Amino acid sequence: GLGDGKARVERMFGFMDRFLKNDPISLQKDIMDHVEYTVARSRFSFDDFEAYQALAHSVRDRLIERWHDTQLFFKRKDPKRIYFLSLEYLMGRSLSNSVINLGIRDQYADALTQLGFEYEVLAEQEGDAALGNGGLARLSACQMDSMATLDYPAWGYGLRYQYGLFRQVILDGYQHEQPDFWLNFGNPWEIERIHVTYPVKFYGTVHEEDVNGVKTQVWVPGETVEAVAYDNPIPGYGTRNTITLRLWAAKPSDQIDMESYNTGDYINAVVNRQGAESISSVLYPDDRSHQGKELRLKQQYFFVCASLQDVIRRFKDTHDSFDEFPEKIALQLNDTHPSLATAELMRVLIDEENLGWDKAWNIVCKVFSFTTHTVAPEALEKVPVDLMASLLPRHLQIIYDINHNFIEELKKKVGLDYNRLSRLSIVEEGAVKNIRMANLAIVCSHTVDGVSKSHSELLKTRVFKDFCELWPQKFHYKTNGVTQRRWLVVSNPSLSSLISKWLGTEAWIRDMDLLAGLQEHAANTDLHEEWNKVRQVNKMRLAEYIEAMSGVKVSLNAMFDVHVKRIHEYKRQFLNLLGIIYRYDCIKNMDKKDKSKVVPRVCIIGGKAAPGYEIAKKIIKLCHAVAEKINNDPDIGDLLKLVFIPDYNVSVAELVIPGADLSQHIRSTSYCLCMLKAFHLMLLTCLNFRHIILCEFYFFFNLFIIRISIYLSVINTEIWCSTAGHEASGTGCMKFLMNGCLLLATADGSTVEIIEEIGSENMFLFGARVHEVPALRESSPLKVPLQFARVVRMVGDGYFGFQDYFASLCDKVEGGNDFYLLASDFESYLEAQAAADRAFVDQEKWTRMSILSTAGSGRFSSDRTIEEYAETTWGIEPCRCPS
Ligand code: 475
Repeated sequence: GLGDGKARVERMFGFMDRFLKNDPISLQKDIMDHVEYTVARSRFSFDDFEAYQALAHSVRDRLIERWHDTQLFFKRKDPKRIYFLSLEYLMGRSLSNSVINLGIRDQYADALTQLGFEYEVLAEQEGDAALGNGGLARLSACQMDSMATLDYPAWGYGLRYQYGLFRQVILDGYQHEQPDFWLNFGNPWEIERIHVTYPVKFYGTVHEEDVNGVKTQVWVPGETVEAVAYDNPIPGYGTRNTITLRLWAAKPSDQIDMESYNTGDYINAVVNRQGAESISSVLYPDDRSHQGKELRLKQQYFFVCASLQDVIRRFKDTHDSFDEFPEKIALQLNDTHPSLATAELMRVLIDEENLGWDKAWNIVCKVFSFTTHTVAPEALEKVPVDLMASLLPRHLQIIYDINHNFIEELKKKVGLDYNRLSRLSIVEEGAVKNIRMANLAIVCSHTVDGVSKSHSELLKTRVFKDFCELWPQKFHYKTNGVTQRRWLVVSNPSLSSLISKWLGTEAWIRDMDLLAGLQEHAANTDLHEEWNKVRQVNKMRLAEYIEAMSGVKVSLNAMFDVHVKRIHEYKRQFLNLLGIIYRYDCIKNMDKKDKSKVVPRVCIIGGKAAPGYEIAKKIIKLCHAVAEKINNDPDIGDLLKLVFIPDYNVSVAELVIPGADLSQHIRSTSYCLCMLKAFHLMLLTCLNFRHIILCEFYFFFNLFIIRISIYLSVINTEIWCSTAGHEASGTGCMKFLMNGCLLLATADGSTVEIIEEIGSENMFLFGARVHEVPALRESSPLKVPLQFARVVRMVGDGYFGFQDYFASLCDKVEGGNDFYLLASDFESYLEAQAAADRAFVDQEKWTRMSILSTAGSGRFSSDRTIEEYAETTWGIEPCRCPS
């Protein structure tokens, strides 16, 4: 009864001062308790991994205390909340990030030393949480850190994949994919909430019913799966606030299907139910293409449906009507992957809460905002209507209704311009009918954000041109950022201390703009000396790792030139390799005197290729083949080394980035112009032809022809506008910049803004500027430089072996097929590389550039990005839990 409860609460007050203490003795006791009672090892016999587990559990306890307080505080204050929906989070390791954000790293290090352990060694035991592919997923992780640090009442929602991104194993230079068994050794950073579960339904049919004289659509689903919550506390830095990343796992539903059990096949009935778990079993490893797979759509709906049930339940705890819903809730769509949330919220409000279409639509339009990370219109996500009809029949109806209303409104506004209407439509007509998920997200959101200034231009002129013309006030951008807690304080502690020393404060860890204070010391020789010492130690750490991974010994005097990111043709790792081959060829043909002038280089490449992406896999193999040749050539010695770092992930990045002198961000800034011209001619011909056909067969093939004409005009705009950059933003460059690594880059995405901050004189730029591309289009046909043809032929003629295997790779850049402009950029790329060599010889200049890079990186903190989102898109305010 109530009395019991009250009495219990009274008793709990007696425990008020039981908060965990952080002095070394208390920490040691906690760690040893966890060794014995959680890990269940004897205190006389446990290894480093078990010590890590105990350590992690003791940190977890401290996280939970703050997390409880924060959640209770949010509940009491009931501020407007932001719900961040993302199918991917690349969290990496949690231990170091947590102890630093909790402000107890040194205490733990001391406690462990006294126990006879080394903090760093234990931290190395942790595996990565790799529930994401690349840029988009790491951005979500950085933004969670910023939301916690800035005290925003935020929740992240996602999927708890049983297997994260595949492990990359290299055998004979070829990439092989292996499953990532990341949960096999337990995960101390999550809290399983067996009572926080929601049913998620799929398939079935919809029929119309008459309910009290109102025609109502009733969905009778065919399958129910249970979503179970796993909470990952995310601590802020310099605050007690600890927010929640709630990830859903799929479990068979408890609702017993008596029928299948009664047929006598008990074993099969159980086994079939277990299939439900496959929904959250594996992350799709493709970061660009969408294949319209049923399982992928199931994942999307599963996580969106469970998240919205959770959001609505929390809202209803303190509200009786939905009137206040938009004042209390902001829902952020991280790319199109969660965009079914729009239709799902409509469904819940109409079918379950009986709000009626208009009220529901009014709410939906006010709560959603959408960020797109894409530049290529052809990469936008589409879902075949047939698939949607079978998996989510009621949602398809709702999407059709949303589209119908939208198109009717549109007709009033723009008239019967069918080309335009068909481009804007959520439903794509064609041989296969598709739902355009981006169009759905845009129509239902009050704000659409790009991820950099130049990306936003691209959205306006190309990707979402029609929508921008229709709703110019909807489109904005927030330049991406990364968290300095992970990318400086955790990964580069010595540089962080140095920065704090010279700024005289640690406040930059919460306010990155303060880094600008380093500018005034950029010429100070004492700083130069300390700066270089720190950088040298980081290089040593990286060199040791390289030797352990690949057996290659590298010289610390060499320039460490790093190119790490997902392998993609547009990211042009192939251009880098051709440049390396060119360098090799030059050194090989030099006499002794000239060799002494060569700036020694260690070229480091790392990244995963999507399992089905053949060309990307060939680039990895080529890297190994070239490395084999160069690294074993006695003529070359330490002048040039090439290493491939396998299984690039967040924790490898933490090691590699601080040790880099130079980093490459050399994606192509424009499509191949020759091809553009050819296509245009072809299209003109087609379009003329279209008009003739139109006249002749109009009465017979009316519909058919209209469809074809729509197709052609769609292709037409896409090709004509495809002239500028491929990288929406790029965030890797920001991490290198903060760490004082110089950038060799093309001017697109976020590099455009980095130039604004640090000046082009402090980086090595090459290639066409985005705004120069239209002028370039008019210039004479592209020429292929002789050196380029030569190095490509070296690959094609089998100089590095595997002649047949590399043939298709060479085809990609030879004979007018050079889609990503490797040939036309080659000379300016080599010039930029030569400029880097010259600068490296001038140590004083190099160090100044390095300091100015860090000093100018303040703008690229995700704190700035998140503040912009909070103020202009989400309309939320900080809600700081008292300490
Ligand atoms: C951009 N991933 C970067 C970064 O905004 C940008 C797509 C489909 C399925 C799974 N993953 C994806 C991406 O699209 C992605 O990572 N995009 C990247 O987002 C953050 O900095 O330019 O390419």
